[in-house]
Amino acid sequence: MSTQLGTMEELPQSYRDAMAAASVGPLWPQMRNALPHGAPKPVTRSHLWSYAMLRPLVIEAGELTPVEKAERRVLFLADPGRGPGTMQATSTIYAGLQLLKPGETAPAHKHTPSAARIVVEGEGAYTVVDGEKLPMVAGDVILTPTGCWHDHGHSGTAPVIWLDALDLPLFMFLEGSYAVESPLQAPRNRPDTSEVEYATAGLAPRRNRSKRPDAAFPMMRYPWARTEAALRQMAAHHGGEAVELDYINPETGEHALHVLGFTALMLRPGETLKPALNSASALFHVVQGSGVSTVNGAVHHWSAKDTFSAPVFADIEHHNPNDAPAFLIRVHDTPLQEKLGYYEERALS
Ligand code: 1HN
Repeated sequence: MSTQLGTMEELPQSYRDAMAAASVGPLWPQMRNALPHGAPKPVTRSHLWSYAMLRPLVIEAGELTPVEKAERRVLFLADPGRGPGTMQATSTIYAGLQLLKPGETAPAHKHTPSAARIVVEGEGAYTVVDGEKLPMVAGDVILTPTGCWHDHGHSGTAPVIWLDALDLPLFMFLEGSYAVESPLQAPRNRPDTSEVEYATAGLAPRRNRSKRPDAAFPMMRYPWARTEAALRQMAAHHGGEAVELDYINPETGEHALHVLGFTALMLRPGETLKPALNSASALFHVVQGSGVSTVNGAVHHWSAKDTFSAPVFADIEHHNPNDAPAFLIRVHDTPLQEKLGYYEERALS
């Protein structure tokens, strides 16, 4: 089956010139690039972004560039497999560390890509999403779905840093990425829906079941304290199985966003976890604890606030050598792949 396919060099120069002039090209020299045998050949290279290395650069950005000149003051994570300047951490995941200093605001806009923020450091910042004021507390996951207005503010006393994750690479690929600007929003005078309507898992406001709520995204904030408590509770009663929770839409049970998905993962003291090979690319952000993960042979020693990537079908092993649990948030593109009828898991050999 592995017939040697013809190459470009085998074709006469005059023919190659004629093809170029006609804006066409021969498929066969590129056939194996388009369709590698048996499994994809990822471009993404697994990488660990150490917070100790990034934090001083993020803080320095706050001295070099006023927020007014940045709109969003962010250092993005550039996949080494694609090179410097690449606004991609994996094939589908954009991620960046954003800094907001006390008293600063970032103006309101809405755009086609969806975002989620994982709060890394500091307190007193908030984001306003479609009029709902969402406090940013370390470890919280906060959604900014496609088309929702959002601006950020900070009434605390020390810098706040968070990790943005967006489906931007897909929207750039679609030639579909754009934004609309507006003045800062007037926040509604009420806590967000995670504190009011959806304070307990399994309970949602009573309504006529034939009527879905108007909002496609009913809950924008997933407070970390509850996530951690749920993981610890599950670990206490869950035998030897992986302790991992999906962030879901509390009304529908669907993934929290259309393209990117999020899970919270607890590694028990001493635990080694070897997830099934799967077609999703991923970014792991460490909320608490330390450990070591091997991704396609690359060994990443991580601690709190670090972030590391895994390409599609990566061979991954996580290990927590300590006597305290470790907590990670995994960003992945399974929701997109499921919509494409493509998501695939392979049994470990
Ligand atoms: C964006 O809107 C934010 O609102 C952060 O904080 C990062 C990266 C690319 C495109 C839009 C934000 C972004 C972004």
